[in-house]
This record gives sequence, C-alpha cells and structure tokens, in this order.
Amino acid sequence: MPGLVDGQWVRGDIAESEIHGGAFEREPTRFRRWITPHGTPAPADDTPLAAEAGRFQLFVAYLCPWASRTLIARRLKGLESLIPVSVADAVLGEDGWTYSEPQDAGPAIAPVTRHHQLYTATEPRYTGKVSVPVLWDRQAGRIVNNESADILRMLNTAFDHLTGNRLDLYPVPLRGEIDAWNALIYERVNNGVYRAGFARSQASHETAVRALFDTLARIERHLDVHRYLAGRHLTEADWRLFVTLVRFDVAYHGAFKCNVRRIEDYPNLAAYLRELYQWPGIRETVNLEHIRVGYYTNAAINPSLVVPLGPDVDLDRPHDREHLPGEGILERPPAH
Ligand SMILES: N[C@@H](CCC(=O)N[C@@H](CS)C(=O)NCC(=O)O)C(=O)O
Repeated sequence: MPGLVDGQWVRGDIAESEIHGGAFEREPTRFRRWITPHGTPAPADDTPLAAEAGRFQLFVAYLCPWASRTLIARRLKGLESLIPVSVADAVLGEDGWTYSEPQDAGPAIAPVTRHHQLYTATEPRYTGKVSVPVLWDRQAGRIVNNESADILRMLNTAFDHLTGNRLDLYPVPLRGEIDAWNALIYERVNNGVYRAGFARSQASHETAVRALFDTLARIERHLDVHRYLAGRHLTEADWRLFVTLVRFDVAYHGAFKCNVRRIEDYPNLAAYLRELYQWPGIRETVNLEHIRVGYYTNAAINPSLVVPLGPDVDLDRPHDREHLPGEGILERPPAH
C-alpha cells in the first residue's frame, strides 16, 4: 500500500497496490458527490449539496498535479475566501500525507494531522488509497469528492451565483475539443509520466515514455500556430496540461526517468508553460521546492532519498506568445 485497510492505516510502498504485471494502473476514485448552486431539496447521500461560503474545504499537497488543478480552479474562479485550503507537508511519508500544524476541519471532527483521518471520518472501515485532493464538507465532517477532474468542473460553475465570477473553463462550444485533448493528455501525459515512473518492467516503462514524447511532439506542433489547446481561448484542457508541464523538468525528467527531452527543449511548449505560469494568480499555486523534494523522497523510485539541487528553472522569462491570437478565458453570458 500505504493506505487504509478496514479503517486501519497500513504502511508500505507508495503505488504498490497500483502495480499490475509491472505496469502502473491508477486506482479509481471513491467519493464522487457533487456540489451544485442550489443542491437538492432533500439531500440524501448521493444527491448534490448546495454551494455555500465557508462550508467546504480543500485539502491538497503542492507536489500533486491533481491537487494543483483544483487550486488553480479555486484561484481563477475567485473562491479563495469561500473555500479555505489546507496544504499537506512536502513529503509523502510512512503515515501518508500529514499536516504538521493540526488543521481545523470544522466542528464535526478534531483538528487533523493525518490526511487519512478525513477518510475514516467519512467511512470508518474505508479500505483503499488515501489521496489528495479532497473536497471536504466542514459541516457534515465528510469527504464530498476526491476526484480532481470532478472538483475542477464543480468549481467552474457551482459558486458563480455567490461570487459573480463568470469565467468559464469548460465553455459549451469548445467542449468537443476540450474532451478530446483531456482524453489524450490524461492518458499519455498526466498519467503517462506516472506510468513511466512507477513501471516495474522495461516494456511498461518504454511504452509509457514513447507515448508521452510522441504526444509532447504533437502538442509542440499544435502550439506553433495555436495560442492554446482549444485555439484562442484558455480552457480547462490547458490547465490540466500545465500541471504536468510545470513539474516536468524539476521532477519527472529525473525522478520518473522521462529524460528523452526536457520541456525547456521544446520552444513552443516551454513558452506556453511560461505564459500559463505567469497568468495572474497561478505562480502562487505552484511550489517548485515541494515538487522537487516530494517526488525525490519517494522511496519506491529513489531509495537513497537524496534530493538533487537542480535544475534551475526560470519560468518568469518573457513568454513571447503574443504574436498568436488569444483572448484568454471565455466568460459565460450573464444569467437572466
Ligand atoms: N484520481 C485522483 C488521484 C489523486 C492522486 O493520485 N493523488 C496522489 C498524489 S499526486 C496521492 O495522494 N497519492 C497518495 C498515495 O499514493 O498513497 C484525482 O485526480 O484526484
């Protein structure tokens, strides 16, 4: 594991339970409840909850690309004062994700120092992986959802009536393109680096690495003539790609052996990465030190736990992407 078995914490190799025949296969996510603007009149366990300021809390780790995309949505959608956030310590250790400062998680449970406490509070006999991000219901003392793709979608719309923010990361006219990019990028890039890094057989590693670099080459060509993945507008697909790109040279290139090329070696991808990093509010969601330390202290892939000092990356250099037409994030028309 490590993880919970029948509500008890069990130590072990990270990702061990997700290795099958030498290949890494991500465990499906378990808590998938939704928040919508008004919920449902008589909430049962599987019906949507109503959006409310201060009721929900995000638990994240800066290492984690999946958590990172929820932090980005929280920032872009202006939800910082409505959804408090708790950030785990940099290192995923024997106790899983931990919080050296006890985190207030609402009146229903005692302050949390171990991330798995959120899981057992929700389901006392929970068995499975204990992951970030978690979207937590402070009032009920339960996990709402621990699937970052769902959380991203919820934050895009559920709180708009409270914030007045109408930015749309998943606009209807672009959904076909966004879905196609998401499918390709999830499989070969976001999860591709994990399949490369956690592979226990040469063949699984090579398959993942080839698919990863073929896809990066394809995106590099696309970005030569398009400002963003879906063209002129920044969408969810870009932010889902960004979270892997920003970790790539610092962590995946070395720790996950994805070392055919660096992102820095692709002119368009490197410039695009800088543009997204420099987008207002985004660099504050990225902690390169946590990323470097976090990946290299994973004993399953780096038993010495020695953390390299480099590489130096400078994401603040000019991005020079203004020559391509781009209109930023689309706004949803005001509701009538
Ligand atoms: N499906 C989840 C995956 C989250 C995930 O795998 N998080 C990793 C960190 S990047 C984690 O917490 N792993 C804990 C472990 O493997 O024990 C999502 O996208 O939200």
